[in-house]
Amino acid sequence: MLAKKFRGCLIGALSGDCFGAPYEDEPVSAISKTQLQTYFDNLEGPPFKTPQYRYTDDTAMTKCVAESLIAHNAFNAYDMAERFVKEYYVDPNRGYGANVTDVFGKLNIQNLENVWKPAEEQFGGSGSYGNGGAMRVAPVPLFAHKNYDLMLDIAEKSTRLTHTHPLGVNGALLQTLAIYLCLKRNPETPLDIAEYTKELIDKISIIESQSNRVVSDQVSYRGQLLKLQTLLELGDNVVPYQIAEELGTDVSAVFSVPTAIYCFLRAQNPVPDINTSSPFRRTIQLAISLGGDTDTIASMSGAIAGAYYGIDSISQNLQNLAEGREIIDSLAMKLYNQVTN
Ligand code: F2R
Ligand code: MG
Ligand code: MG
Ligand code: MG
Repeated sequence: MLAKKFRGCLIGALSGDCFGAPYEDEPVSAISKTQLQTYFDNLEGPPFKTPQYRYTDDTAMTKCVAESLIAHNAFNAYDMAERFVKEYYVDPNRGYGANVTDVFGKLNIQNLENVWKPAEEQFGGSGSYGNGGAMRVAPVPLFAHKNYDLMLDIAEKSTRLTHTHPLGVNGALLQTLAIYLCLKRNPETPLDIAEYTKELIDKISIIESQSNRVVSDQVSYRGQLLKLQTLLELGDNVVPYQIAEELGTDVSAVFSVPTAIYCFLRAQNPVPDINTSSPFRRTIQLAISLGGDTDTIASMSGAIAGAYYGIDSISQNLQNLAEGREIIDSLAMKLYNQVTN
């Protein structure tokens, strides 16, 4: 089952990215639920002649993280940074964040002299709080799930290569934890949503209370997860607009990672206007219906859902339409072989 979970996690991330990308930046009010239903019905339906859906920066960088961990069987900051830079310069038109490209530029010019410095210099020294660390972190819990402290350490360091703001780092840690908790749970028994959420809140609260990861008084991941709990309790009595309003759907990690987790948890049960028997599809369809940073929120929720349900939950037709499926699947299997041998 673990191999299926590894594959589900990375192919889930890829699928969310590829199928969410056409909707990126659409406001929630502009997304027709009927049209989105038809879009997914077509993707999952009988094969039709169409180009594959292109992946974006989310997958380009996830690929680098996985390849680097596999090559070194460890976290190697220099190697991972070099892969980010090479990937960007070979293929820059993948919809990268507006400012992260400055980090790649500096790393390139300085010949990776100090791999940590360019990220520390972002935004006048406060660092980026974008979701770019969280969106690419999925290979880390796969690689290091057997060693909790090492897993958090790699998640933090791999994020700090581009994002040093506490909200950027903690967002990647929360996404890591969400996947980690799914790897350990059996999808054949119903998920205890309350217990899962409580464990997530307990773990992120410990992280947020550590002095080097202080967050502002106004916004915290603990606070966002408490809102998520309230929204889950409301069940069907909550519309996409409210979810987007309360949890956020933008490129900042704090207003997107908890949203992705909400989609995974809400999609454990049927959702109005989403007609499918597949909880994986329900997860990413719900994520996209919220608008905003759709590729990234669908990718992060897809990684979590795939780590819980496994690869068999993602329909073959859907997989076949995602650019890079073979490469990503092979990276998932390499990670699996590495950690189980
Ligand atoms: N960039 C996009 N989408 C824009 C549209 C792309 C277009 N469709 C196309 O095809 O070209 N998506 C990708 O960016 C997000 C990940 O961004 P990342 O890696 O975190 O980048 P960055 O530049 O570090 O942060 C993103 C923005 O957040 C704001 N921000 C971050 N920290 C800040 C701070 N300390 N102070 C003020 N603002 C801060 C800035 O606006 C950054 O530009 C994903 O959605 C990925 O899909
Ligand atoms: Mg993207
Ligand atoms: Mg720039
Ligand atoms: Mg995005």
